[in-house]
Amino acid sequence: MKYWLVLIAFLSARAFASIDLIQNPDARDSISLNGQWNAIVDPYDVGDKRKFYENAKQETPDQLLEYNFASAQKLKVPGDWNTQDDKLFFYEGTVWYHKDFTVNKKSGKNYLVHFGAVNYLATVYLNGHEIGTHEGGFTPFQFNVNEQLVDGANSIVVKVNNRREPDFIPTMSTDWWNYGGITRSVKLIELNDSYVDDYSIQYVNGKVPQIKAKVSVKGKVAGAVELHIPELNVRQSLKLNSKGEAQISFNANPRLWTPEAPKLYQTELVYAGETVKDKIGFRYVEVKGDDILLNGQRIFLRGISIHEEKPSGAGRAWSESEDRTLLNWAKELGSNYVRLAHYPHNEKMLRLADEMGLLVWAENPNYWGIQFESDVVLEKAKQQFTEMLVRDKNRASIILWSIANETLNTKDRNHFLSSLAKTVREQDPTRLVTAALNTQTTTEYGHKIEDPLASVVDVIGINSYCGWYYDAPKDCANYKWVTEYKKPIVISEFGGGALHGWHGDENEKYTEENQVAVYKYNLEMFENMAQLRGMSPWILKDFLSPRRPLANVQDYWNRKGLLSESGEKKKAWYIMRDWYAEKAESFK
Ligand code: GCB
Repeated sequence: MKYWLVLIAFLSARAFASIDLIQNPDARDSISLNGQWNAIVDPYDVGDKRKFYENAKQETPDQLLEYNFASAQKLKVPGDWNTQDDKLFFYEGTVWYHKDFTVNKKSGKNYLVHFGAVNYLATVYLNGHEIGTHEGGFTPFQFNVNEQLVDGANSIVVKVNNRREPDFIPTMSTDWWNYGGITRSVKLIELNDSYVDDYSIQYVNGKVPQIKAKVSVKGKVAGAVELHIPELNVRQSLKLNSKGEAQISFNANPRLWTPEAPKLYQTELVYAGETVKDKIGFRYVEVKGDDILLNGQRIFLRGISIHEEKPSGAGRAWSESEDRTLLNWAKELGSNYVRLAHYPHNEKMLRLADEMGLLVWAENPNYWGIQFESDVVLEKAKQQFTEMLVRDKNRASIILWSIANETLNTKDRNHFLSSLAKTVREQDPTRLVTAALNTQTTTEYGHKIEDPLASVVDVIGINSYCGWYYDAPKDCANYKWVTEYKKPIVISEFGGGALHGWHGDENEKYTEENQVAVYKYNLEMFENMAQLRGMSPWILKDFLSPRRPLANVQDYWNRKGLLSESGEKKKAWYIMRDWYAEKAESFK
């Protein structure tokens, strides 16, 4: 290998290894910075030059002022800007956000400003000082602000840019709305001089069942972290090494988490006067031949794909009640599983899935058109994946990490995604790796899965649109599937569009009857797939997409929802619900 290649590899490894994210931010002492922020829309990017981040005030009337946060429009945080102001509906570019807040700063404490997510680029300034930049629209980030934070009045400015670029992830083309803004919560976290930074508490299936706990502490290292799991009578001491890290494995026999009985245990990490509480489920997942095993039992994943969009109307969802509505619908359909497409959803969604007993396919936005030839983009993919992995590693519900959706079979793609899969497995050997493929070819027998990515993943995901993008619905029923890969297959997408309340013939596009036919005949086809172990039809609910302009039918909505954009059930909903009810009985 050439010297500079070695250097790039070394730097990439370092870059994502150093991702700094506090585990379970909601369980820490914090001040919320959510609410109304002042916002200046800056389509020509003049804000850097004019130093918007200094939040200038006009001292005397003769002073020329060309921007002013105080009189600017307000935007809610968390929230996307597109659905808060008609003028911003299609906007892609820069918006500067500003908020004043006061803090009673205490000496000897650590202060972090923490963002759940900002789409896509964020540069953060505190009291006029630049404190850092983050790239990636769906993962958390934080900065230590001990130096810039002052006792009393503070001013925070965030420059947000959601313009699409070729070397971004996702890149230029997506089939979902590019909601810009500070889309998840912002908080100022106050921590002790020394504090528990990260931890994982997981079940290990062996001859004797065990729990393995790892912790890391920041600040001056002293002594041990105590782990309590009261319901299991666990009291363990994790003695810290000089780097502030400790791990321990001990025998424990918890009730295992399943979708039917999603048992969560309260865990407590006690250290330096602070107790960090969490609720954690214990389970294990593996693949054997064509089967997916949960706690040693074969399962069939009865799922549905979900975008992180509000249950009623447009806009990025983020609140617990919105997430609960979406997941309740999944349960009502008979699901034990959800595909959270096409990017990491917010942390509450995963915690709710844990609580409600829904297995999860979690995904990164390695979607159409990624620059697979670029090492820089590969590094970004690893960074975004690692941020999700660090955030969600304690969630029992997640069983599948999806590394990509619908990517073309090229040498560069295969190198990129194999390298990403390796990173994911190194960081988390406890879950399965998957990807949604659509590189099946149609032969005289039907569909053949021939994509080398199938040999990289543990579970093969297939997106298949028979009866919608090709063929009439009824032609799908008799298609057979062939593949040389001996692995479980899940249909990660299938479906067709229908405008709720529009009726007609089963071959007439956008009628509810056509959508019913697409479901009916595809389900007949899938019955012939010996390796089928689950599915997540596309999709729970109609969702906004700039690629869907057809007036009076789409109006910028992708109509493939089983529910309309405001949550009304279409006829195909019942087909899927009945099929799942039957499957829940018959799959043993
Ligand atoms: C797909 C994509 C999904 C689209 C869907 C469609 O294969 O993965 O993001 O929304 O097709 O509706 O065409």
